[in-house]
Amino acid sequence: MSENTDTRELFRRYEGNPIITARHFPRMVNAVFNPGATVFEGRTLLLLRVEHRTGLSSLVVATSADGLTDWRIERERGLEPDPELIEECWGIEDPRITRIGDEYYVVYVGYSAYGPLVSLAKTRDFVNWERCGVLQSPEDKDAALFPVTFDGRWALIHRPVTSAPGLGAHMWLSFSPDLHYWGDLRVLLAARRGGWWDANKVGLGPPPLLTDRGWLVCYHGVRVTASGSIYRLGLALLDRDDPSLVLSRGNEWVFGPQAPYEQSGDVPDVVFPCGWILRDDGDTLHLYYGAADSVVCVATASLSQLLEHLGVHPFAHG
Ligand code: BMA
Repeated sequence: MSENTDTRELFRRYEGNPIITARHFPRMVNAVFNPGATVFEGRTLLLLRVEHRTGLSSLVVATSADGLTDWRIERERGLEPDPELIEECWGIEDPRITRIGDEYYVVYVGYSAYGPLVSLAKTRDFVNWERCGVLQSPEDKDAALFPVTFDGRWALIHRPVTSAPGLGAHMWLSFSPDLHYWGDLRVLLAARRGGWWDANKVGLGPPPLLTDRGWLVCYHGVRVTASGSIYRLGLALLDRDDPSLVLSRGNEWVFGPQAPYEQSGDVPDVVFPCGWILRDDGDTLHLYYGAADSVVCVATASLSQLLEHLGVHPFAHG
């Protein structure tokens, strides 16, 4: 097992956290968390999961000029669950945004009457949406598209759950010629076992980010303890041309719940990112995450430091 040579945290919390809370909304909502992120018309755009006081969630847009301050809730932009669709009758959650050309492809969890599933909708302006249907049947979550094709096929990372006890929940990769028919499934990153921080359950964080070393992946690992689950984040690197090849996977988590707003809330001890943005300097990375299923926060990292960290962790099965 490689030793971690880092002496400082790779992700630094913004001192203004939490950046968006339920108090930003004129009408009462329960919680705001797990935002997707992108740049739209020169502003940072977050697609927030807003949990209403019904318990069901919808997606609402907030924007900011600098990605840190002065968030503006844009009520006219966003996506509501379609009450006619049984695929999302209990709300829509955890959006992950991939920009492809002029369009934003949003992969989200539809909470269907048959369990959580993976759906896709696309938009150019976050006002008008085209629903593209269900990509993966229940139970499946934590999914995002790559922004490019591989040998003519789109690729999706997702996280199906088996009902067989004790076999864990792992990250899978599927391919499609048309974003409609999905197949050629394989396990991408398996949850480790035993005492590991990412034993038994892992899932994708933000969409994969292309770097000069390959696709950077941030994922959550769930540690079950006597007093509940702890959601922490780890990193992996996939081959640029064949994303089914895992080049590197960190052994240690790189970010976990430590601040009071991460340790207490509706679901304590959760950091759960669905979006990140690489800033114009090519190195500053803003990671947008839900804390304790209650509020929205941001942390900053240096991309070169993350890649350096992964360089000392060649991939090994846990
Ligand atoms: C996951 C998802 C997330 C949530 C997390 C912690 O399964 O449902 O939306 O943030 O659990 O509760």
